[in-house]
Amino acid sequence: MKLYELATTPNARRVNLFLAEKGITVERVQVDVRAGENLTPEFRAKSANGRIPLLELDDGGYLCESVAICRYFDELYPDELALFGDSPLDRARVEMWHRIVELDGLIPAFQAFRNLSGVYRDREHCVPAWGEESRARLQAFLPRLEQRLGESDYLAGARYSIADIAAYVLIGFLPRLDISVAELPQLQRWLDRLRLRPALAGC
Ligand SMILES: N[C@@H](CCC(=O)N[C@@H](CS)C(=O)NCC(=O)O)C(=O)O
Repeated sequence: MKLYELATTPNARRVNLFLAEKGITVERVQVDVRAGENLTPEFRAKSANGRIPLLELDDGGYLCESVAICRYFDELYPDELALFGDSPLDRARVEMWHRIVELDGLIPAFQAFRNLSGVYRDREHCVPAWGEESRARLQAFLPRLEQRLGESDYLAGARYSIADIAAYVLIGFLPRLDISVAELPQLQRWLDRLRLRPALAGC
């Protein structure tokens, strides 16, 4: 298998942190999406959403969408980490928190960044007012994360999961939007806990 990515981008980080946690290595090909290398007809023929990360399978097929890629590796290589959960209720809680972080955190963050910075203005119409609104929605979401992390060691409960990986990627992206979480003590304690994980060292 081969993973097409740009390691510094947040959705590539989601997959990379997940694979690091599981100890899986895979051949990687860097695709400079900022320079439009994902806009070519060749790349678009491989990637259903036209973006990275994109996994090339050994049978010549392709999978895009970071969470689909993580789920595929998790089912190929099941382990005791059970990053998607380990019982019906646990899996549902992981899914619930993962979707909350994605829909209320990551998507507004990406919309804010794309529309305010204009980084992809060569391929989409940027609307600064939508960027501002998205940034405000993201800021309104952070206290909910703070509250949850005051109730629970990890987002979905007592164990680390893919929901924490998504939230960690979100927090790492906030400086690009000039948003600080220094004043959120529960979130800082959770970050300290996460930084002890060997898979996150230096990430
Ligand atoms: N929902 C997708 C989003 C993928 C995505 O937006 N990837 C960005 C890099 S983080 C990209 O390829 N951007 C290039 C573009 O929008 O043209 C996922 O989770 O994989």
